[in-house]
Amino acid sequence: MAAVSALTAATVALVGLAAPAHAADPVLRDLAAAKGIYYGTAVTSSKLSGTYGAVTGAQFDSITPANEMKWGTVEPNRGSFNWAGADRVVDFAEANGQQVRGHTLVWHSQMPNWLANGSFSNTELRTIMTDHVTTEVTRYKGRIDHWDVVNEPLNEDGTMRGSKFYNQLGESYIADAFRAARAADPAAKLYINDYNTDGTGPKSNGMYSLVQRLKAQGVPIDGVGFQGHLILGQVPATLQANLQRFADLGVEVAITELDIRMTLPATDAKLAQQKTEFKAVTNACLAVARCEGVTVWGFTDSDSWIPDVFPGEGAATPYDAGFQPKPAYYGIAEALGWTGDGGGGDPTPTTGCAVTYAVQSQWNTGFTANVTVRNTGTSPVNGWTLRWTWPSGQSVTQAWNATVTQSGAQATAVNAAHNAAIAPGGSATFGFNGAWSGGNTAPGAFTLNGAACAVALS
Ligand code: G2I
Repeated sequence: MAAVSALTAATVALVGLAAPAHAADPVLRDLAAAKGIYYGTAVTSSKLSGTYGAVTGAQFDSITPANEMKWGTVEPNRGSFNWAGADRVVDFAEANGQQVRGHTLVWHSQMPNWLANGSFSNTELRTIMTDHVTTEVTRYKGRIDHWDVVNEPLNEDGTMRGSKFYNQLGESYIADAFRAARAADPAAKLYINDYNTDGTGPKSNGMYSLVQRLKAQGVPIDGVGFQGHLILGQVPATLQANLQRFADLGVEVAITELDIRMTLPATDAKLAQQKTEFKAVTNACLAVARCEGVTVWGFTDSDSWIPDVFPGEGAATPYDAGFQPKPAYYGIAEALGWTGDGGGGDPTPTTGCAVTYAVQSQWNTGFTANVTVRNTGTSPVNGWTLRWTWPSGQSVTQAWNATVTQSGAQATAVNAAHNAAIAPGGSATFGFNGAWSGGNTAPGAFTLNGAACAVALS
């Protein structure tokens, strides 16, 4: 075990060294603040150190504990509390000048077993619920900016979900939860939060009516959270109009759990589309005056719920699993007004490339190689030609995912139709079979559209 731990530590340290390579990258929290919104991320408290912690602190001005404030976590046994993870998140936020979205007080899921499986009279259940709200909100009084007081109260058709609370207490459980939260921390903004309410439709109509009813009863509700668990290619066209109609009811709105999942593998085309869609969602919030901010549900693909719940899908967040920004990150930055210059005033996008050349197999006269071209600049590559010179008389005999020709010692690879576009941060890969005799030394230099690339051999 000790050896495994040491290895893990070494890996983490290496990742930590790699991250500052993007020194000129935009800072989302600063861009968002200049536009009058916050940009947040859900976090896992146990990961808030190293590169994960550094990116969380540097890029976001709001954090949401993904699990640490849920009832099942904070009160696993009746009357015995575990605040360790929640405390860690709130402390981290304060150390980094961030707001906290408290998530979540009353929810049908992730309840402790004693509550989910216990039988209580209606009066008892109501008291258990309001006591829970009071205890948790009081503990963090003055330190939580927004609370998701009630989470996911609706069915897909817009009717009330038959949760333990609804089934026993009726709709009034919602009013009681909000009143208890307001009494415990009058300064916190109190939200109701749900998924699949992002565009107009039966479920968001149900939320709209519910909020109207709550407002009519004088229930202290400040905002509506739209989770934004979206699927690539299916961002609702009505998102902005939907946010606006809720704002017009007299509540704040926020995108609270944004991710945009895709069928794996992620290709450059999908990542480019995802960039457009993260940008569009951010723009929708910016276009609605009462939209307070956007929270992504995990900022890195290494900390996302999607692969566990949707096998074969993923890549749903703005950073890859190695903490490198994906095109989606630049899409968010662009929506927030970034012009590709890191805020320095020079609007010229940067260009750059890195090539990885790897011989996959080699036999007496031939070999197979894979080449990956990464766009390390800030502007998209639309069509590419990669050139290199063979050091020891090799030649290309057959290629895939690119057309490769050779003249003398110089090889020229031109993109295929499907990998012509390489978004910033994205890459294209092609392969070929080659012939060699005498030696098979790897090429030491490549140019992409005439500009020299960094080279990594593997
Ligand atoms: O399901 C996605 C989100 C939908 N809206 C409400 C959010 O609270 C919810 O978040 C997810 C977390 O991101 C997951 O991390 O809620 C899940 C539970 O419904 C969380 O998953 C749970 C796993 O189911 C547990 O097995 C695991 O022990 O995470 C726990 C902690 O890692």
